Amino acid sequence: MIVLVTGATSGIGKAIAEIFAANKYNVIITGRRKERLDVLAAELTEKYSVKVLPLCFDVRDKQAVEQELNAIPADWKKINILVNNAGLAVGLGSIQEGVVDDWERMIDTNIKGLLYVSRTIAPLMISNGVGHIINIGSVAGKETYANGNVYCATKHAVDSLSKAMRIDMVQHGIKVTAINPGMVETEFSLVRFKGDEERAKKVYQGITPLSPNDIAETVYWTASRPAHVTINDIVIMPTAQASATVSVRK
Ligand code: NDP
Ligand code: 8X3
Repeated sequence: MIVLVTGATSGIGKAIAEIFAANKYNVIITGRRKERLDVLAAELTEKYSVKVLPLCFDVRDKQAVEQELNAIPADWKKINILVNNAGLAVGLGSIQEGVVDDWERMIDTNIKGLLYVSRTIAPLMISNGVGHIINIGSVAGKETYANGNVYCATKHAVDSLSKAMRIDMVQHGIKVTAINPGMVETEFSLVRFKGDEERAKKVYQGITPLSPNDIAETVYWTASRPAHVTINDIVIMPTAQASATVSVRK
């Protein structure tokens, strides 16, 4: 069995790669930080005796996505599961004061990147006659919060694309699942606040957030249902977070 996880150099994607490796999947891991990919590949190979193929590319680069994924060896092309995880928020501010470059990074990564990867892998799954696409959305794709405008819009797009993919793929027996987490402690807030560690830490203060492994376990559970069962959509939250905007801090 083979799983492809985008954005496996950190956080949720790294935990997903590890749980599949622990369950004896061979794993294709992607991201832009080559060193981290190489370290993770060595760790997973050593710990779980599985094969790992690290691919370093930016999901925003359409040509690189196509080139890297089309060039994988034939025996790696029998991909059973694609986890579209690579994504980010950049900035938190009003529309009227928004930073257009930040908007473009989010739109290009979270929407266009997911589409480029899916456009390349879905035909392989169809020709293999089997497959499962798991998109990492967000509570931000179910609700909209103050100053979250463009990030929320990109995750609403992931919500919509997951539904659309499910309709287009059903005739080919390909499953499509969307997992929509609330707060997960990863490098997410550090990236959102452009390296401001103090501000990033505050996001998780006084609350027990989800861990990357909580999401990985959920992803693996959806991937390990029987062939006739598809989990369409999951919203998973920390117990202390009721919605995108309501949480209890101690
Ligand atoms: P991290 O910042 O820890 O990880 C993000 C991953 O995405 C990294 O591996 C990064 O790899 C990769 N990535 C980002 N941009 C690109 C790019 N242009 N090309 C290739 N890879 C890229 O954050 P999380 O683990 O939290 O985020 C994973 C997903 O989960 C995202 O889609 C996020 O929106 C979603 N999510 C996160 C939540 C949270 O609270 N943390 C809640 C709900 C959803 P590299 O930098 O090496 O390229
Ligand atoms: C990340 C969770 O609430 O910061 O998608 O948007 S949130």
